[in-house]
Amino acid sequence: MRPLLRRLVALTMSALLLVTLVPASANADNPIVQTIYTADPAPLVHNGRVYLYTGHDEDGSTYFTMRDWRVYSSSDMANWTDHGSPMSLSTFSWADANAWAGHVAYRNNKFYWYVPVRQRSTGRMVIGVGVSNSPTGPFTDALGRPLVDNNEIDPNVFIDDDGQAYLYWGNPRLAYVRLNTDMISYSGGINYISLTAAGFGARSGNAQRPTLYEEGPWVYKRNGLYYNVFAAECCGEFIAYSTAPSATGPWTYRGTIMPRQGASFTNHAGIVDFAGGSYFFYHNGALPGGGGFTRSVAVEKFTYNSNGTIPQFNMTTAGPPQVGTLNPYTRQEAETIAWATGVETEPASEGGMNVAYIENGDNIKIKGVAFGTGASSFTARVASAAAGGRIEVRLGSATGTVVGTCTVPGTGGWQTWTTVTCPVTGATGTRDLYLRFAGNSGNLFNFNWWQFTGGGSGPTELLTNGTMENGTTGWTTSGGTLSSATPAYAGSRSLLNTGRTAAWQGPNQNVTSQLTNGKSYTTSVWVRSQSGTPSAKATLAITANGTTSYLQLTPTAAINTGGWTRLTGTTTVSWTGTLTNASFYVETTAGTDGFYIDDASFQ
Ligand code: FUB
Repeated sequence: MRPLLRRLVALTMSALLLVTLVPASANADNPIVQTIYTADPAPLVHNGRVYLYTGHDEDGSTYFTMRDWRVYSSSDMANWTDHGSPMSLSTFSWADANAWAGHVAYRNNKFYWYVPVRQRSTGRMVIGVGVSNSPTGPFTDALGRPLVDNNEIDPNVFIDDDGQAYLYWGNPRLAYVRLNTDMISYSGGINYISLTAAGFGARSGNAQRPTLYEEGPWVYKRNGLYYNVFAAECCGEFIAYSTAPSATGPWTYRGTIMPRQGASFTNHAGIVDFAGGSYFFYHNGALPGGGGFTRSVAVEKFTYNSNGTIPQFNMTTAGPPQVGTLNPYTRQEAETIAWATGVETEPASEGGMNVAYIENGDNIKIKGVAFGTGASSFTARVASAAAGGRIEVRLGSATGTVVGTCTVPGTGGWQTWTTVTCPVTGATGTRDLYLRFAGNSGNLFNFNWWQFTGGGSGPTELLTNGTMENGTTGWTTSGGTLSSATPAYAGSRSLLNTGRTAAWQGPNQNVTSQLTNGKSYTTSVWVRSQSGTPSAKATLAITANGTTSYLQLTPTAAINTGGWTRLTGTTTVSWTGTLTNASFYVETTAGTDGFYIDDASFQ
């Protein structure tokens, strides 16, 4: 029953408020989801967002009581949008229990979600496949029957550079099959990887399980090396890894990534690269009421050692730094959350999800909101079958300065939506935004989305046609040919630069007349390669007093052909003497592959 978790989070936060006078949420953004218990993370980077697929531990569970899977997504690794539950046990008519650890792979313009479930007719654990045209579903049963059956769990898919896809899974064994390109059938039989001490570390005192490998394989390739990250030596588990020269081994044990910690006797890992960083997802029992059967997914940012090994690190409550900022002047879903206390989410009649079961004192934190020179009003989409209440717009903390208060009326139904607007003063710069709810006792109202309007001039955009919707207008290239193209990251067009003959060549714009000496500028641009995986960055070439210097505006990030990567950074621009030329451009660090850019901004 979800209200139990809701009350626990709210009570714990109130207790901490009393003791410390600082909201516990001020610095804590891990675990990622506070509205339900989540487990078994499987991240996927697609079109510039991280999609996080999880299991769902029911409140008060005393076993792995799991009936559905959940999806969240983020473009900044700090604020996560709840997409609800697009797949559950009922998706698979032949399954009756154990919606356990799954993994999503993208191929054939489709998303395939491999999950272990219990087959009703046999009572055995098998692997089923859901399929969808969208990363957020809904997913349907791709086969109408299990894909594989060996009474084991925890599927994981890896697609090698040659196109061969492998489905790994297993506890206590480690199995794989070679998937066909349709991703829902396989060739050959089930292969069992030889579990040796050299490959997976030695476990003592367990003749049935002589190596550390327990469950939850996560196989991927980086710089030509194959990694297998897995849950080791139950119980409790720690996260360890092995490497190999091929997808099928031979594996060499490399040691611990995350030691046993975090109040859950299982752990389960997933690793992705996003926006130039590497991220390690896992679960623990860190939420109030949390434990081995009431787990929560969390994430840490890490850097590979120069020899490709993975450093050992610990769980944190802070989580990774935010990538860029959140724009309050475009519509934001209420269920886009860095940290929430007391509330839940549910499907909204208008589409997507809404925040629900809001009570007096509950609040939502949205991290790193870029107000610029100032907001003048706040608009919220709300519904209430009761008397409504108030939304206090606060900065910095749940008890921080109130910059606006919107009154929410009763609307005659929990899904009868109306829009309310209230004035805002004093919301400037980049701040953590807290929406704190107030009113009488009981449920106050539901909340679907919000948006600020700008009272000042706001940050000035220096680029012309940053959306790329107006063809090549405003853009030139320092090498090769520019064309208006698809795919687009947003809207319908992107900009493609082909025929480059040097790595530094790319689309550019002259911004000489708009630059202010000593000012900080924030850059954001989405980039996708036409071939290969070149590294890209945005640069500003400044010529002053006859000398040209180069300012890196964004960190360097590997981009690929399979999706969009966002390059973003904030940089102070300065020069001495007379500025004669300033050129914003996107370049690569090596190679001449063509690449696309979209939704570029320099402000
Ligand atoms: O969530 C149920 C099971 O617990 C998963 O399948 C395992 O990986 C462990 O996390």
